[in-house]
Amino acid sequence: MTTRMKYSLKNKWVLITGASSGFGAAAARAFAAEGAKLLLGARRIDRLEKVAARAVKAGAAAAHFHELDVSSTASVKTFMAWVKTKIGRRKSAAGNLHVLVNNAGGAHGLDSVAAGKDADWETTLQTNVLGLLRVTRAALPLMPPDAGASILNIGSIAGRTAYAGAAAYCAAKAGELAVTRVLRHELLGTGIRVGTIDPGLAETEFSVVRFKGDKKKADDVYAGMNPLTAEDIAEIMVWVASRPPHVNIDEILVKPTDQAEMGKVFRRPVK
Ligand code: NDP
Ligand code: 8X3
Repeated sequence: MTTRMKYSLKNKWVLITGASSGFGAAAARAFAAEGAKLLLGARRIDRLEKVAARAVKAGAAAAHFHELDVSSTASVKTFMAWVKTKIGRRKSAAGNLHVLVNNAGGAHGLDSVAAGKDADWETTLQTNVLGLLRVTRAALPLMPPDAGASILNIGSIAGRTAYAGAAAYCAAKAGELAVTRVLRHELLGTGIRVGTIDPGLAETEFSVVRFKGDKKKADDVYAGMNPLTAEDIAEIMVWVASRPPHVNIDEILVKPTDQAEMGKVFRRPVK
């Protein structure tokens, strides 16, 4: 029988990749406020340390962090071995990892295909697609069946449309969407939920990374409009993961009110 009880995140282990900034750091705070236990990964350990400390203040039952480079299989293996030491094992042999947030990623460069750079393409596809696959493969054996566990993948409006200069990023996020849909099939009957949250323009470090540290170019992306914030997306993550276990939120497309489509953005005059 279906019971309509909200899924409590209190004392549940939540693993967040890319937790050192933007959506990932905000997700750490939002899951912390639900009393969850956090496992945070990214490459910048100094940032993770601060995010973990803030999460404890926000109410996390625990907040641990470890270096993680999702573009390296060896790094993912080391990270997951560390995760196992934290979460312990259930009698059923499955682990106690209740929420996996595959958030690590981003775009690199805004060159046309004709001017594209191998390094940008490779990093974009390595992190957003292969990283998600690697982390999910390693995490699945640690997730309990029929207990309301969730995998939340962070996609993008870019995976559903096209814009000039974003070939690798659009391909990567279209890949993320495809992987999410495949997982939905593969996990059918396990009780493990999976879905994608696909934001439009959100002001984080995303554009600073895309433009390789050029803050002016990054700021121009959001000039005169009200972009989404990292907190908006974190709030959605918590809402998705806390639905009753029989509810799977498959796909969410969320845009700023000022953005009707990719490249169709309402901007007020900037003084
Ligand atoms: P940020 O640049 O603020 O955060 C990106 C995070 O990903 C950082 O914590 C970074 O950590 C981590 N990361 C990047 N590469 C790796 C790697 N190889 N291994 C581990 N962690 C990595 O941007 P956002 O918060 O905006 O981005 C989060 C996700 O949201 C990304 O997947 C992005 O594509 C997506 N997105 C963003 C949108 C936006 O407009 N901001 C809109 C739609 C989707 P570190 O550098 O320390 O490793
Ligand atoms: C990030 C949003 O519009 O820069 O995924 O592609 S956008």
